[in-house]
Amino acid sequence: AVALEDLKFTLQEVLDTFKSCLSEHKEVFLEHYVAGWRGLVRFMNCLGSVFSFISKDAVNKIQILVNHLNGENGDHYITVQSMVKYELDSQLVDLTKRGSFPESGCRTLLRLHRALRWLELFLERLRTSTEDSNTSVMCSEAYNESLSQHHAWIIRKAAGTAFWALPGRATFFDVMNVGSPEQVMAVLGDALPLISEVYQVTEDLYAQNNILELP
Ligand code: 1PZ
Repeated sequence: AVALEDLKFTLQEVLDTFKSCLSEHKEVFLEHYVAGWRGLVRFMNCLGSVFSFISKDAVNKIQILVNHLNGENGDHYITVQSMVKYELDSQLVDLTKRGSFPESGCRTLLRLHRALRWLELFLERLRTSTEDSNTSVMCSEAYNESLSQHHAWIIRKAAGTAFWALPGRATFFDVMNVGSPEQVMAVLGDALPLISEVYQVTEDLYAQNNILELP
């Protein structure tokens, strides 16, 4: 059966989810963060099956975080701040090399966090693009400036190949399902500062705790 939420999917809703991520004290609610990612994955799946190796990895990581949230220590996973404190205090994170905690919340979220930077750069390019702009070029530029630095050669190669299968700008806008190109631009203009803020709050937290390079 097709869930109702799939039928009324628009990128607007996904981006709105990121809006609800931040508490008034600038804490990041993990539940909403994960919901935002779920929406992005759904969007990516609409773009074609060449992206399934990417969405599979994202889905895996989302699931790890959901398991933490629903686990017996779920109370510690309400916000990214409380998760980091809990896992570090309880020594549940591999800090220098992979070991006993390959599924720590900290290292798992870090992977999605780095991908969020790619998204920010890509959407910014899309927002300032013109009709003849090439989505594959925008996507790979954004990737080369961010996520690629954290990927091994073989992954960079595979990602680079997938980017060439991206639909053109017009189709891309259609899949977003938010209306005319002008409306797409408006939605992106509203959403980008929110995504940037979620990114920056997380980045600062990870920097303060010296966990930006978790294996
Ligand atoms: C719309 C086109 C989508 C382009 C997405 C750009 C990102 C390309 C990323 C390629 C990742 C490929 C698969 C797996 C990589 C993993 O090795 C790494 C590191 O995790 P580890 O091995 O350390 O456990 N995973 C990641 O870097 C997370 C990647 C998540 C990508 C999500 C993209 C969502 C895009 C939303 C589209 C609107």
